[in-house]
Amino acid sequence: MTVESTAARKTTRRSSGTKRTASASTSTTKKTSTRAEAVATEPELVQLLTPEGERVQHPDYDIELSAEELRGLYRDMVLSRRFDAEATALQRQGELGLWASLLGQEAAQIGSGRALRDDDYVFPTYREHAVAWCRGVDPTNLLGMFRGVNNGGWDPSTNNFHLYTIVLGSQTLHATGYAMGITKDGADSAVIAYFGDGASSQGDVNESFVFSAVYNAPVVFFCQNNQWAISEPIEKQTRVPLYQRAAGFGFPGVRVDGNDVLACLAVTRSALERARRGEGPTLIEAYTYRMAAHTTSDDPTRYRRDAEREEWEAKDPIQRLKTYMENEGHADAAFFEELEAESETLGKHVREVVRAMPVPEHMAIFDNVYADGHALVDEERAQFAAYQASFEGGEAE
Ligand SMILES: Cc1ncc(C[n+]2csc(CCOP(=O)(O)OP(=O)(O)O)c2C)c(N)n1
Ligand SMILES: [Mg+2]
Repeated sequence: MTVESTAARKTTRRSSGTKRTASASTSTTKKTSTRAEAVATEPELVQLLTPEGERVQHPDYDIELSAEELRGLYRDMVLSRRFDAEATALQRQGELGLWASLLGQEAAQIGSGRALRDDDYVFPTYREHAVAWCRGVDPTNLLGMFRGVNNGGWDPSTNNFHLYTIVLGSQTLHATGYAMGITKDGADSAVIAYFGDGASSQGDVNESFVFSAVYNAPVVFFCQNNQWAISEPIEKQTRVPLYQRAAGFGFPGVRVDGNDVLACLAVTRSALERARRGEGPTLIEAYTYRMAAHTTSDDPTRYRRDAEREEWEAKDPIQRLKTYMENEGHADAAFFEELEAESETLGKHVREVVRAMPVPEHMAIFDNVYADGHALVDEERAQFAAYQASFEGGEAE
């Protein structure tokens, strides 16, 4: 797959065989403001499921899934959205310090997350809650981090899911180094690094592109272009579609409809297989939208129009799969009812666990900074212990 050939793709309707371009089916991506003009071209997306829930084919990226697999993807997206909504509510109730919502990005995360093998390794940012779900990370662990009670989260080696990374783009270098290590080990697993459209401007991301290309590292760069980096629109990050940047580094780039779980699954699978074959990195730009605020500390009404959000609501990733499954008879009313009940149970569980989370022992924050300890950390630990001891009763409340 080359950048050029990706841009020239045509898709066809599965049922009628009528030719049409994917860009025609995604014409709602056009912006009503002058923002769109700043990015050079509107390239074609890889798409397998239109916003209307119609299955279309793509010459390079088709996928055959059973009804059970489709229901599984749908369930993943619904439960991820429910979990995310609970987390936002918990933050509003003062139970979490902060929350970064994934609303609208469920297909990008579930599609790519379900393409992974257990032995693959994931380097996320701070928004990959649905990828964590796919990896089997206990969702309440994510909330413990945003509540500030578990000092970072989880053991990355348990699920091959690295800790959340707040320093934009730095995880792409970690991912590249890890991938280079896989090659040295002679293994055939692969790495996926998540980052955002804003992070794509970071030096770290560009350096990781150079290294992974030159060393042919088995890494997939999965950029969720959700159109915004807090208040900065995509037009402030780039003059060319992001996926086209890969060509300058010497590896393929592809833009996928990030609200289409089938396309995200197919494109990520293909990139991972390419990495396993020793053919090096791929940049996937999942074209999607951040439906919520950047975090619960942000107020997007200060910098973007409601109409833009409404345009993207029509492209909802969950609704389009539901429409498709209903039309094709892949799921009945009982399935949707059971899922709703499961969703309620998850919400209740999350609320109860978060509210009961114990306050951590104060000194625990020093425990896992270095594997074998460090003189400076020892000094800081002693200082902090003395500070705690200075309070009446020996410890600060
Ligand atoms: C190196 C660095 N610079 C700035 C920030 C502050 N910051 C946090 S999130 C963010 C925007 C990131 O946008 P994007 O990469 O598009 O990801 P999104 O939040 O949209 O998922 C910024 C500037 C940071 N965390 N790290
Ligand atoms: Mg963004």
